[in-house]
Amino acid sequence: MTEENLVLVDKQDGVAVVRLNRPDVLNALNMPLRRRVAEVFESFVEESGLRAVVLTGNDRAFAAGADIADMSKIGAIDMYLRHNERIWGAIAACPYPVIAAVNGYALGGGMELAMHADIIVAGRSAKFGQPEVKVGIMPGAGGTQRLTRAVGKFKAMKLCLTGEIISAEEAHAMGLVSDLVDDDKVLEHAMSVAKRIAALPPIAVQQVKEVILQGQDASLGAALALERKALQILFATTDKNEGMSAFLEKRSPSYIGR
Ligand code: CO8
Repeated sequence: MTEENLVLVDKQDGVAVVRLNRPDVLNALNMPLRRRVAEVFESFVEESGLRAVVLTGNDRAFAAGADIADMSKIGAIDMYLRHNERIWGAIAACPYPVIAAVNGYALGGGMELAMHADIIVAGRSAKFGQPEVKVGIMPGAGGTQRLTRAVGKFKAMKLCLTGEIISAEEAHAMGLVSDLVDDDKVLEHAMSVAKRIAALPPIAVQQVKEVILQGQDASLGAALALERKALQILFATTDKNEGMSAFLEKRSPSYIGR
């Protein structure tokens, strides 16, 4: 498989669908796949007309973790020099909402990748877990931190300390999964959420994402100030005038992203 084919990209109606494509190994995240995902996300930043991204895998796996074969022989310095934080920084920095559409396994680095998204849609048979401890390591791409912020200390501790694999239903109940749907409806549902977002005023959408992400690690006072400033800036947009006028005139708004 060429490096290009490791990730398949399809775009429709302002939504990019990014599909991880190493099906023989349950989308295990080797370095070429990680780099390719990052390149794809980097290419989105300057792309006009893009409004949302759906990140998905296949029926058996979103991604079953970092590629263990790729890691089994390397030492600490090689691991350091891989600088995964720089590679996946491109995903974390994606200005558009990212929706992970998860079927099958989302384990280890795969679950961490899903947690780079803003919304997680999962099929009822999906399985989540941070099993790194079982192979002598630990999460290293946000698993201890994004998970704790999402589900709280006691659920995160149990998942990371035991390495247990949980059902999509449990993940949904603990707040890790936004929407739980039938397996064959995962992509369709993720697309419908993405298209709904894509039809909204883009600057407002991007401000919501930025303020929620930046605000969660700030003090409440600083985060509320950030929220107020973002709201005030939106009052300078043409789309705010259009949205409110359309509401008052009982017609559909037409947004231009300005
Ligand atoms: N790495 C490499 N190959 C894998 C991985 C993986 N993580 N997961 C599955 N595969 C391969 C298998 O080796 C197998 O290949 P082959 O057919 O050549 O033998 C193929 O995928 C199919 O897998 P199985 O035959 O094992 O399928 P099963 O249905 O029996 O089992 C499981 C599915 C339960 C998902 C099982 O494959 C499994 O336990 N996989 C490993 C899960 C795991 O431990 N993941 C965590 C890895 S460590 C990690 O993610 C560290 C993150 C640190 C930060 C990195 C940033 C990205």
